Amino acid sequence: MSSKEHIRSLSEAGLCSKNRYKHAPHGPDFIIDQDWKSYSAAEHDRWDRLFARQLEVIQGRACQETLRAISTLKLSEGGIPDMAVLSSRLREITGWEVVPVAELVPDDVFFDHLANKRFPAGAFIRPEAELDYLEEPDIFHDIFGHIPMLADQNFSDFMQAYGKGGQRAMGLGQLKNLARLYWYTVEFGLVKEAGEMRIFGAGILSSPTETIFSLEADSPHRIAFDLERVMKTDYIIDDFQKTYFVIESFQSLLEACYSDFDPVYKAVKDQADIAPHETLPTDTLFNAGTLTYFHNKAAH
Ligand code: HBI
Ligand code: FE
Repeated sequence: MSSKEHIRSLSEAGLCSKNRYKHAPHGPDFIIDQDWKSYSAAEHDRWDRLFARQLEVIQGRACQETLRAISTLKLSEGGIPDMAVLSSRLREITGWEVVPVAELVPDDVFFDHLANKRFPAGAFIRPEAELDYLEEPDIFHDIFGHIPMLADQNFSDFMQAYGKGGQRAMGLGQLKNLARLYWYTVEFGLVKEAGEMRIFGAGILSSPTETIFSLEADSPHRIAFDLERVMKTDYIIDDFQKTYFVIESFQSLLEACYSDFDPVYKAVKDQADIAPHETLPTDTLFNAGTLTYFHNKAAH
């Protein structure tokens, strides 16, 4: 048998593909069986190493809501969490649950889950070779990054409102603007806490290097959150952010998004997009970045 045929037979047996859940059966809601017993000791050990390292890095950098929920939800009990067990704890607090999916699900399915207080989390764990960075969300990004904040009432209400808003945005062709709101808050948001800046974005919380970069590097801009400004601002998906937006509180984020999005959609509809490296005279800047990190990368 040729090596290609050998690899194909292995991947058909789900032995060597990076994501062994890729072909798991699912219904229209894309929920699969997490099959928690199928995780190997090596996979549990990888989760423990990712968890221990990131828990250390986020001390003094993640917002209180995240740090508190990591212990309330008993995420430190070791091994890859069983989502059914995690959901029973989360449901007690804010009524949310986490459901296993194989990979990114279609936007309309994603919004429907959020609108019904379900967070779809990838069931696969990243391979050893991608320990520090991977493109698609694995179980560590989704559970360590996203789930703790769903134990906060204001933030989880925002996520449900986002899901409902997403369903409407699709109808209005405004998905791009709404995806930016998600990106610059849920994935890469910073929040003011007792006069300091802290992290709540999942994309940062699940990355050891970006956890430090987002708060301490001189390169990125840090700009006060403004709904219209965020909805107009483009973003990059394969590197650190050039701009981080800072919310005053989760209550203020929720209030900004409870107002009907329609007038904001109208306001942004005909206006030009803003590039991620730009700042505007109307911005409330916590700091204008040097963008050195990005210039150096471009130079090589
Ligand atoms: N699916 N499983 C999953 N997780 C996500 O974060 C996700 C998704 N589908 C669509 C999506 N995110 C983005 O389009 C959001 O910006 C809406
Ligand atoms: Fe995410």
